[in-house]
Amino acid sequence: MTTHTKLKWYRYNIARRIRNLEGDDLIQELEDIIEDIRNKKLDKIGLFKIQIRELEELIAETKKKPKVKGRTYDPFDIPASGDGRIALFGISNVGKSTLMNAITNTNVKTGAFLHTTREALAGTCEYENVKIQIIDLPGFLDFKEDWNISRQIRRVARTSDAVMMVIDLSMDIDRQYDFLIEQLEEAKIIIDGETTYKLGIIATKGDLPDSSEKYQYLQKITSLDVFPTSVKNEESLEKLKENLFKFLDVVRIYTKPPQKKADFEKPFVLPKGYTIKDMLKKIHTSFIERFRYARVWRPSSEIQGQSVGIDYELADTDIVELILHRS
Ligand SMILES: Nc1nc2c(ncn2[C@@H]2O[C@H](COP(=O)(O)OP(=O)(O)OP(=O)(O)O)[C@@H](O)[C@H]2O)c(=O)[nH]1
Ligand SMILES: [Mg+2]
Repeated sequence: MTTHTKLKWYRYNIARRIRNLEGDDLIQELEDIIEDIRNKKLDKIGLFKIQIRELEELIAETKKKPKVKGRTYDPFDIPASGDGRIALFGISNVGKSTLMNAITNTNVKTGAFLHTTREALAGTCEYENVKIQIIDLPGFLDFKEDWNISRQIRRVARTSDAVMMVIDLSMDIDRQYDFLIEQLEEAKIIIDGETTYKLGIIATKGDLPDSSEKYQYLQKITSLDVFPTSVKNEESLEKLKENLFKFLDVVRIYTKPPQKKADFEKPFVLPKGYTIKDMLKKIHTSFIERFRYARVWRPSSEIQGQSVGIDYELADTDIVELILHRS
């Protein structure tokens, strides 16, 4: 990997790690990132020196910010829950809420009129023990400029791990696609044609006339993944859930107490590329100090009970046994 690619990968990961953090949690994470860069001896490289300086500035800024007490109610401020957040980003009436009802545990209002959804709503989509938080947003009204709600939609989208553009296959594709890309630029989710977000397209109403031609056209004009759906086709919804899970790019880790079987019901869900240390942090930070080593089993590979250190990178469906010092 060249230094540039490495830095790009790092920046992507940093953005992802700090996206929903604030206050002391943000400072702690930023300090950990700097320590990680130093441990990997990357801090000797010019580009990374600049990166460290930026992170230190962010720490200083965060320390200066007054702590927010007793916030006023904000219908667009949804607490994060589950293993990853995906926002549905589309113009009005394309079927976002109908889709949300079909793939999550919610039953939100839908309608054949414009602007049915007025605020951000959350639901959980479960796929193989991974809980994906889906945020249904109000739709944009693309004929109305500078609308306050558009700003709120963009704000919530920025707090997500992945943004799904929702495009109606029964309407004009170019008009929707161009408008949404503009909004993503406005939201700084796309900057200079690049993004640190996971970005994809859900194509809706695949049961309506001409939808397959429009789906093919959409695939031609974009390099993003397009997932076709129709709420009338159960199979397309199951496939969508599977694709959303893959899209989040997370790994499921099963922990195993010594001499016992692993718990396959409640995996730890971490972004791909995360290590044992990240997992320990998720359990409790004190576990990092108490860590001695771990044993890892990786089904379908030769890794069977191998002893590994704290920086070991985990893969999907790994089984991990932690060996800790007594507290
Ligand atoms: N034929 C067909 N109609 C659909 C499908 N999905 C949604 N619809 C219809 O499209 C219309 C709009 O659906 P909503 O889910 O309310 O759209 P929305 O994107 O949430 O709209 P806003 O909340 O205004 O942004 C409704 O009449 C739905 O019944 C689909 O897969 N096929
Ligand atoms: Mg809606």
